[in-house]
Amino acid sequence: MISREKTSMTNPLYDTVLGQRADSSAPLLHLPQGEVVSYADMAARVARISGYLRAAGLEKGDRLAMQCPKSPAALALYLACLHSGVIFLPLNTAYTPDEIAYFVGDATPKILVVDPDAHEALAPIAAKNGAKVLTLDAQGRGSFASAVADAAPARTPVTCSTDDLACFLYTSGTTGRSKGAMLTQGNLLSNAETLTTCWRFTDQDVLVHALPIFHAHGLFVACNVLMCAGGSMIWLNGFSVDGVLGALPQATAMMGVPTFYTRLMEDARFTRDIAGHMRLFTSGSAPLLAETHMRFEERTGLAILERYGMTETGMNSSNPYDGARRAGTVGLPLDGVALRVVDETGLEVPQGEIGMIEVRGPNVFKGYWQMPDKTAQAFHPDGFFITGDLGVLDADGYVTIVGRDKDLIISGGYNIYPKEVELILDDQPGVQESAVVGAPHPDFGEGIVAVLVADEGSPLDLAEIREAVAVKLANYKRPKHYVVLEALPRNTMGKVQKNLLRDAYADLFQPGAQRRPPASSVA
Ligand code: MCA
Ligand code: AMP
Repeated sequence: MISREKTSMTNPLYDTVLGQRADSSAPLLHLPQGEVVSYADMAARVARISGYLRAAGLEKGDRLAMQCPKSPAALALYLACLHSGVIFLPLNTAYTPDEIAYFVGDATPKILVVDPDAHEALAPIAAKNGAKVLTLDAQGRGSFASAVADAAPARTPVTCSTDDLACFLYTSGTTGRSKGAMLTQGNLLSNAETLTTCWRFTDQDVLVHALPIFHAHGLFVACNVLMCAGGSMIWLNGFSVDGVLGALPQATAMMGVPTFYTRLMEDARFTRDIAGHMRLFTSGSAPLLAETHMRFEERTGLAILERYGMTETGMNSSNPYDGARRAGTVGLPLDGVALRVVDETGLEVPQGEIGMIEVRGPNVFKGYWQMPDKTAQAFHPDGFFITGDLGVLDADGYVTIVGRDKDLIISGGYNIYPKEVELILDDQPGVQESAVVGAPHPDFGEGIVAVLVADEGSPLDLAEIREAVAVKLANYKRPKHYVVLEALPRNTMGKVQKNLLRDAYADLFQPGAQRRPPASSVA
């Protein structure tokens, strides 16, 4: 990290991640075709985009939403938003137009940048909300690129404070309605600096970047940290075993979700010879099974460093760089992050007992966009954020996540709130009610199972239901398996007993498992 007084910076986050190296010829991105994008190249692109945004009338605090394939141009757009004080809203490329309509309606961006293939479907949504729509493809081409090419560069970043908003990331909720988590420059900056130090990133590091850049993991944890350190990234368009195996010999570090590691270990080419020189593999976004951690260590001689975070908080805890990386734990609270485990009354539970994990620190978001009630419910009066994760602290302060107090499925590192899927299933013809649960999945960690109850005398057309769901929901949220039951199991209070459903389908996705329906039919 180049150390400079933050007070002398006009735009602390932008200056830290890029501005301070705006003239540097050091590599930032190594692209698959061998091309290199230097820090100076990136700063020049950013200045041009920032010039365009200002000429288009975007001011500090306005929003820009992006649903584009991963590319250096998409990264430049994020950095240009920081540079111009515009709030950046990245959207998962798997979201359907239905889903995008909600985000655009809620965040009211002035500009929506989309994949050219999605232009036709998304243009009416943009128009309805008064947003200008522009296109950007994986090669950095499209109407956005053309508009920017004509713009005069803006070299000076817009003055921002650490309290100014930098990004919105949408996170679903138990009611099925997504909430825009408002992240400030200070939230992102504190996390980037803390992780750079804690994980010892320097300008000598070369990170294998195979994550998407529309979530906190790939954008803030990976990109911000590497740029904060002055290192470079081998920029893969997405995760593939071949892509990662090709990149590892030139790399020093990789960040991934557990699925990356289980897929790598399924390949015989992933050996100590190809991975043993790496100084760091980190895992997060979903639980890394202790067994995966141990198998990885046997295979490579290296212990994966597991950490724990959330969209609303960035990273909260990490196993140590030096010292024991304990399998099955998410390590120790990060510097500057206060983490406690409490009971229902808000009192800390004795060490070793299970309770709700709560966190407070400069990493914790400002609140949910235009949802003051939801924001108030998410915090204690003393400022601690209620994560919804259940955990336990051991005698050395290591945190283990043992469950969730929120009805959430995590599949391949993506979150799915069952309520959102159930609302759509309940709307389908012939469906009386539904329950959606996660079952252990060898590839994705959890796989989605939809349990349906049909209206009396109305046989369900599952093919039709699958099609309808595909129109409404991003691919990773779609059930991988459907079951039709006569009735959902309920307790005496009438509440659906999802635990019984989880037990019933626990081995559904296991290799060689007998698919055993507890009732009428399975598809
Ligand atoms: C793809 N599919 C999935 C998923 N991804 N199904 C369930 N869960 C998924 N995550 C489905 C597709 O719909 C498709 O189904 C089939 O799998 C193959 O799709 P494909 O696109 O080829 O999949 P892939 O490219 O192999 O993707 C799998 C992946 C990807 C590499 C694991 O999902 C991924 O990059 N995940 C990373 C998520 C991430 O970055 N999370 C960070 C969130 P069909 O064949 O039926 O059409 S940030 C966060 O959580 C916090 C802050 C934190 O702590 O980090
Ligand atoms: P998101 O809001 O999409 O960022 O997802 C955050 C949630 O992912 C957390 O509240 C946890 O439930 C889960 N999570 C993130 N990292 C880990 C981890 N290392 N182990 C277990 N769960 C994790």
